Amino acid sequence: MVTVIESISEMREFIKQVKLQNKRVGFVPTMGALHEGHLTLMREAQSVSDIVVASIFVNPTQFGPNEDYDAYPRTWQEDITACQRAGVDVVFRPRVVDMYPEGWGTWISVEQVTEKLCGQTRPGHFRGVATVVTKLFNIVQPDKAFFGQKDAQQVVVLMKMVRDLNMNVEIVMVPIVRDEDGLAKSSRNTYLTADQRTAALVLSCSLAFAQQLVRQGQRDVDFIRNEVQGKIGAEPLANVEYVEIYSFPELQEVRTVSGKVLLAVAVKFGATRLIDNIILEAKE
Ligand code: PAJ
Repeated sequence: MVTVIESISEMREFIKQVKLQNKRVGFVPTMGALHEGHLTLMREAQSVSDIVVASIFVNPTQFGPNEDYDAYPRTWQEDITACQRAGVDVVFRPRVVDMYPEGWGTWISVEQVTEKLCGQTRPGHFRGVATVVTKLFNIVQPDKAFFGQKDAQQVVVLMKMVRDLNMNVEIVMVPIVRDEDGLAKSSRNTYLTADQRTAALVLSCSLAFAQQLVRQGQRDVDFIRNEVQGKIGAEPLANVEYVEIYSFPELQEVRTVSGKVLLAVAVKFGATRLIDNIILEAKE
């Protein structure tokens, strides 16, 4: 049976006992509305840890004032059942007033890698993510923490934070989980109309096309970016926010594909903003 812990002090006490037994703690932070992507992280954690803790916390500090904090899907009953099936031992579900009590005011701000991609249109987003993840790490003290490539920039930011601040945790990146037709799984897919969902397939299709270009020997970053931008732009329901290519995991500007590069896109379908990406690798 999965154990639900809501209080920070109880969570600390549980972890203290686990550490006394020399058990390895795997941690999967989430905002709930769980789908196969989250559950894959949990199973991955389960396979390499003695104890798996998953957190479900819709973190207010990572949402902008005009974003979907209030509307964000909350599916607690289904989530708890899914966690149980995925082999989670403890679900940590703190309350907003406990995580951000009256008078709270300390932020973790990761520089350089937060200014581009999603950082441009979501100012403050990564500061909120880095801050809440630090707080969760301090409470759960995991040996390994699992994050999805779906949010590749988030992984880059957290890896840099862990390195820069000498945090004693290993960040593990898990590949993107997709629906059968290619759409990357996301809690926000539930916002899409049927037409928008069909249109959104242009994202995974154009990323796969870019991969094909690289396999055929194309190395020119501007060329690949223009092709992807053109394909997505041709979809009438798609509103492109960015199509960008950077070195991975450094997120430096590159002119040619050499080593690993991240091709990342953010596109709006109506009011729903979707992100997707692929790591392209030139094998000489
Ligand atoms: P959330 O969007 O709930 O995602 C939780 C984790 O699931 C993240 O690491 C995310 O990358 C991963 N994930 C989501 N969709 C995925 C998919 N299709 N395939 C693989 N992994 C996927 O990301 C957050 O929450 C928050 O920013 C959080 C880290 C919890 C901090 O509040």
